[in-house]
Amino acid sequence: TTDLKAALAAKIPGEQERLKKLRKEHGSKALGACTVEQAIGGMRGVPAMLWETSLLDPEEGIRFRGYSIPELQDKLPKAKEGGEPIPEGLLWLLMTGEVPTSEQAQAVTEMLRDRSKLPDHVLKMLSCQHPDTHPMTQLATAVLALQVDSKFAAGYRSGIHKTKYWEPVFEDSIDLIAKLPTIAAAIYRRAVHAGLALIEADPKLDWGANLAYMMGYTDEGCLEMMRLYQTIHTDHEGGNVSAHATHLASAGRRSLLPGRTDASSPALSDPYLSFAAGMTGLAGPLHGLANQEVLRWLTDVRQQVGDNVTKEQLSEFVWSTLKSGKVVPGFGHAVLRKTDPRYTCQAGFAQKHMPEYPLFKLTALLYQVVPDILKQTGKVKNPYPNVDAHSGVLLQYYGITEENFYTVLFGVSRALGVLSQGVWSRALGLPIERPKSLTMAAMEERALQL
Ligand code: NMX
Ligand code: MLT
Repeated sequence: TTDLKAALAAKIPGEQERLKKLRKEHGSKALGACTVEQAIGGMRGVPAMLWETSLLDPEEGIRFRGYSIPELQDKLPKAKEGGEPIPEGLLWLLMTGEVPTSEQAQAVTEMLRDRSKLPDHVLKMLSCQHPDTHPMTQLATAVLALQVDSKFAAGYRSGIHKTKYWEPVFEDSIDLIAKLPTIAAAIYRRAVHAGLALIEADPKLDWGANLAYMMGYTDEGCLEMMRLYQTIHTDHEGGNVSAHATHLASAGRRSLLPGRTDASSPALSDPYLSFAAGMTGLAGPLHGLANQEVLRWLTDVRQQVGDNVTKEQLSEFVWSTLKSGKVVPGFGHAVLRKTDPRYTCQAGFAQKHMPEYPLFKLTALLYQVVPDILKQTGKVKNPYPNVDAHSGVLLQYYGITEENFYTVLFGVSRALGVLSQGVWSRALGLPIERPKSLTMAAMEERALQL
């Protein structure tokens, strides 16, 4: 079939059985412990969440449904021979677990295109925003404004059976994914780029390329870059802030309070509400906003040291950043312990399309300088670059110079991962998330008993 919903529906009963069996046969086994250090230290490494769409290995990096990024670049359908994968193919893979054919990916492109138009009230709302409102705030606000059309919220109100939850969640997720490029382009054209007129989508283009096109970019290299960008930022297992926040808000088998039928209660929130929660998390400087911070930091380097910077000058700059109590943006990771394969993939794209670009050369030089310095601090667990260290270079090269918009592009892509998982969470009937918290006194007491 080329119908994504039908392909998904065919997979669900088998996966429900698998989860039932896992629970029945292994439900009482411990996956790991949680030490006092982990409870205080942001639950690092505590295996306490089910997430099907991707898995992160500290050394090897991300695998989407078992496939590494180079494997996806090889296997997923492309818009042009030898080009980059189209994100619609990855969406099929994330939802169904199967690599799609070109026809299946094409059917996703068409389904998204059909649903891409934004209601007028959302555009009006965006045009009323204070000119200094950060693009990420605008993104979250626009997503919330779309919630009035939530099919899940309406279904819940009308008393839909819980075994059917996944269906309106799927519909909402596809509607939202379809509209996100239009929202992002509207934010870019209206606010970031000083009130430029909006551009209608090109019906001949795929979802990722249309995002660049509606922003005002038509260069073939830029379209390819956007396809790749939108593919690699989709998912990074479930514990990162944007995924976890989306999951936390959406989780729930049933209403929290007896008799309560309001789907916007703190759990079982529909895809619009829960994705907005994810986006407000992505907007933080240690998470997705790091791509903006990297560009600002690189601009500072160039202003203070110039383009022909030496390794010694760079070292000095990095040390002064650290000594002033700031992080070096784009380096480090809570899980990864090697260079992020998303960084490597973007460096490969730059090597192919912009080998002489000064900002690319500066970024490559930083790769030689920063890890050694971060190692010398003795505390940074991963001194290597992450995804955000390289994305701004590619955007700048194609003329997308407004760094405060970069995290919006990350957010559009992240929808594909977190909303695909959201559909599965409802299909599998995962309950609300409610971990146990402890006071210091309670931790002290428990620790003394061990
Ligand atoms: N520059 C300076 N110090 C750092 C860095 C860095 N790039 N990375 C970690 N540290 C510090 C960290 O602040 C902490 O210091 P302290 O004990 O004084 O609080 C210490 O090293 C240990 O932290 P880690 O356990 O290595 O890292 P953690 O898991 O807490 O945090 C990040 C992970 C990603 C938040 C952290 O590495 C960071 O702040 N990096 C820079 C910001 C960034 O690039 N974020 C983007 C992450 C990817 N994404 O898109 O979300
Ligand atoms: C992400 O893509 O979400 C980031 O790399 C952060 C993370 O995985 O913790």
